[in-house]
Amino acid sequence: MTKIAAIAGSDASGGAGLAADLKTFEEYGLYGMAAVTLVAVMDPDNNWSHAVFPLGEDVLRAQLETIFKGIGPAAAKSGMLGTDYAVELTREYISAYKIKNYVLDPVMVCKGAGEALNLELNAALAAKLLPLAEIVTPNLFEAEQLSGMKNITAIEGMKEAAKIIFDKGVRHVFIKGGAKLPGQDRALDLFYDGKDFEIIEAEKISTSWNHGAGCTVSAAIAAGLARGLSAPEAVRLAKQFITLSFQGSFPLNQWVGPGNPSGWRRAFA
Ligand code: PXL
Repeated sequence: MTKIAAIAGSDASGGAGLAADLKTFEEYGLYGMAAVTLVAVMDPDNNWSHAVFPLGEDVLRAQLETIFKGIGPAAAKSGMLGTDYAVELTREYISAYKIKNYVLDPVMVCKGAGEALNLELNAALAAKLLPLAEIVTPNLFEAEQLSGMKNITAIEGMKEAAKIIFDKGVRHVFIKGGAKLPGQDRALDLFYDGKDFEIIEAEKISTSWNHGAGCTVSAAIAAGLARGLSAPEAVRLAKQFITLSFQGSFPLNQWVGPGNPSGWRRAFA
């Protein structure tokens, strides 16, 4: 059994973070493990506003010891880290255990969180983790933060950002334009390997129930790498995976709804 790890937050609503990661790993036929960085909760009495409760440094280190020293995953992804020590511990364990198949999802704020953007933490994340990552998976907002560019609204801007981010030491860049690029009738993402660009496109699925989409995509990419796919093969398959997941998305309540990572089971049943 091939093993894979997520270093991520727990979303109590179950749609994002390590819940999405573990469901996705399962769909790829992998044995998933998780080191929890923080717990994210949402307030039903206050418009579903988010709060995060970071776990202590000692608790996170103990989980990383369990996973990396005690077991040894073939691949790993990191999601919402939330604290400077979570960034540093991720750097320490990914480099000490030489995890080549490491996917960095540079989660900076979660949708609807209204959470203050922590510029210092994002700078540390970029400096310490980009040089270790096989693939980084920013959305448009995160690509702006990582590249220092403003207002990326078209493929040209995504290409420019991908080059800037690539020069920070990551081996491949995957920018998720998704359904967010204005004026496009397909969902477009951009993959860059330092030489060539590839636009990865799929049917645009109009749903507001897309909670956990970014987490699911980066988990699927890491899972593909763990299964032995190359970086471009892993992102292409992840795009199919998230599209099928969106086809089965559903509301949890008036505020939020996730995709369904088991979507591709039904597609091929
Ligand atoms: O979708 C980003 C995200 C990542 N990780 C956790 C989250 C969220 C958004 O809610 O809760 C734990």
